[in-house]
Amino acid sequence: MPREKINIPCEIDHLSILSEDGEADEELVPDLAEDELLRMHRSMLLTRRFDERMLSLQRQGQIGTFAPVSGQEASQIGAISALDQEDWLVPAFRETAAMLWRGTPMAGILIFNGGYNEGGRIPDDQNDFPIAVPVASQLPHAAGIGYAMKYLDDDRVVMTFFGDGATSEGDFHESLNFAGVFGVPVVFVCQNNQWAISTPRERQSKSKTLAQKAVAYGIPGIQVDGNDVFAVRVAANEAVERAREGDGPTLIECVTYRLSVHTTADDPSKYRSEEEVEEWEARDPITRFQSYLIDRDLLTEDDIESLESEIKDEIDDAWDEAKATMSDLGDPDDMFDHVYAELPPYVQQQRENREASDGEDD
Ligand SMILES: Cc1ncc(C[n+]2csc(CCOP(=O)(O)OP(=O)(O)O)c2C)c(N)n1
Ligand SMILES: [Mg+2]
Repeated sequence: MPREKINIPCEIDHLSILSEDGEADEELVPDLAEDELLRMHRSMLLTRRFDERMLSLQRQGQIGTFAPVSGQEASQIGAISALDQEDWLVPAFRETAAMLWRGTPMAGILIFNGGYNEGGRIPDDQNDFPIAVPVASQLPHAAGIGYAMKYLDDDRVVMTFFGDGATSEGDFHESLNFAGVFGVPVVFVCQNNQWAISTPRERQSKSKTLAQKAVAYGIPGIQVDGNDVFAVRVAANEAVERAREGDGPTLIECVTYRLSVHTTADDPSKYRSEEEVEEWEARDPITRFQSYLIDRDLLTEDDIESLESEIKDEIDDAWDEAKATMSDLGDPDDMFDHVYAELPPYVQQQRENREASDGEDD
């Protein structure tokens, strides 16, 4: 028997449209109406300011641990803006930009991060899944919803988000395999933000790109500049269209960077350099998009100033609403009530500590 080469199509596109100083390759810029461009910009800015406020609220002890999104706004807004409102969002735990785009109220996010599950309620007109903290556990859910859409002959598309670290989980491989075999309408958006807590991208996989993992599952994969909202949007448009036409799933790798802490319980100075962060700050997805809009007279410095103050008011209102709701909600000590008939000693201890701390953070 001869030894032959099997010709496996293995080229992966890398797409980049907007340069670091906001110059665009006009031939590749997606055809978007002015109000859509401004909505995308506003959402990115709102997300950044909301992230900063949540970080400061957490540092003051007003809300609990959360995972900041700063730096990844273009990856999320570029992708999610390609969906219709009826489509499905299946997030991980860092998808604040995508959630706000879909209509999730800021007050809800604050209440949820303040420790009240009630804040996590998905508004009725959103086909969104709740936050998934176990890494990659949301991917089989996305594949399953995709299968249901196909089975029901429903043309809605599913978009799911995850990180570079998630690509090392079995759930990622099982989901891509299933999605490929059954040709389900799922867009897999990998936000390669270079770090999985303290594990750098190069320790995550020997593969040159994460997008190429699509090749093994026989589905299209593309790598894009994830700090370039246009590149992400173009790749997402293509993937959504493919899914809606019945041509199955796509894997998109957005090359981006987590500018802030992994979560508020993390200290990144222990594992990465200030120079690295500064390099990525220079590629900030918001300033880049903003320069493009200013150059085309779609936005002025004055507009940005009023936008900043409008956003500040919106966040202030959301926090006032969240505080009022949280003070009306049940006693936080209720969390000890419904799991054990008799509390094990270590949980009893936590209950006592919690009661003793009452009033400390007012
Ligand atoms: C199954 C599982 N293992 C470990 C963890 C702890 N953990 C939380 S986030 C994280 C890293 C995830 O990295 P990545 O997928 O790159 O997403 P990112 O945090 O960078 O957005 C780990 C290991 C977890 N939540 N779930
Ligand atoms: Mg990561």
